[in-house]
Amino acid sequence: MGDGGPRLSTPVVWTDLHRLHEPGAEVWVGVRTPGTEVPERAERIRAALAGARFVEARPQPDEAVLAVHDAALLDYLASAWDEWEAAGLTRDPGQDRVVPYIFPHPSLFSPGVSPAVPAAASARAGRFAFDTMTLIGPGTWEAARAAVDAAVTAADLVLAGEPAAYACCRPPGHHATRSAFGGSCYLNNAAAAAARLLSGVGGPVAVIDIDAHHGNGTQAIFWDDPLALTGSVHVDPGAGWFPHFLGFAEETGGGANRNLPLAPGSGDEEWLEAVRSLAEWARAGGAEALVVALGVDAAAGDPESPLAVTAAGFRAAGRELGALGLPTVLVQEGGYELETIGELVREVLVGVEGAGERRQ
Ligand code: SP5
Ligand code: ZN
Repeated sequence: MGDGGPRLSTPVVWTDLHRLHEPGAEVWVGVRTPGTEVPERAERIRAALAGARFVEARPQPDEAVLAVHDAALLDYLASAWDEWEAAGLTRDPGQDRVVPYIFPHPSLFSPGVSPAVPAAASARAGRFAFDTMTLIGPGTWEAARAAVDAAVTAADLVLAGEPAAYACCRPPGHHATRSAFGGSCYLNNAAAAAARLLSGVGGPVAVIDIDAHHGNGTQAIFWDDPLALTGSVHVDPGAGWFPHFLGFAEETGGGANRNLPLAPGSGDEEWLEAVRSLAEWARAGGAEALVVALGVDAAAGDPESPLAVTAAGFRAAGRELGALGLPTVLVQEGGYELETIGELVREVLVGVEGAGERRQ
């Protein structure tokens, strides 16, 4: 793009490995619909940030992932595609991605009875997936693992003294829980970054999620951790929006979780008030570092959400978050309007940097 505007000083952590993940489709209400979480998303962001300092994601040990996920989920994701193919499912019935069909619904199980890990590859998917929209293909695992590497590399950059670092993570992560994947997410990149910050700074770490959808995975992963303050502003699931079952204001954990659901149609005013409120809450909680789960799907033109935030709104959100003056890791989440995704990410980063300059 290079449409003028200030030159970014925030490092951008990048990996080409994201391209290996091509979900290709989403199975929604049983119908195979075009995928929304496409490789082009990250490429558009990269183009909009051209001129910034790009840093290659550094491979991280498995411990970085195991800090926020069960080994069983990792083992499953690492082998799911090969097992699907080996089971012949690509030929009969002819399904070229891993798609679940049976789920261990809680009411199947009497007290003391827990779900088996199914022997059949066709059934195993439902043991770990919570929706039918998050498909696995040949390169999904490599890309998801590299996205964690990117987020944790960004955390290391701020622990080494950068005021802020942005990780261009794809696939996104905030819907993934300790042991389940869904919502286009496989591994929780933002949670892994927060875990690295928690071990680096000692004090509380805040995760503020401004993606249009509730950060249910991050909420669940840190539910019992009073040192991880998880806050999310998102479109009200009670008004009919993903993830539907949770993301309500009543979910407060021990006080270290905060959800601010907004009515469909909410724009800059309501959204920024919520962002400001979450920032103030993180400050009051004594946060010593910040992770921003940076989805830009609250944008007015985004096809996946009914919120109506403008480019100026995203810049203002960056300013609010940057004004906390904390070491800040920004982790890419959603955002599905290809024409604007890069510009909107850039607006947030410019806002964060502007706040820093005013502080000096
Ligand atoms: C990371 C992120 O933003 N995940 C959001 C996933 C929400 N997807 C829910 C989609 C609901 C059905 N939409 C119809 C589109 C069919 N292709
Ligand atoms: Zn989203």
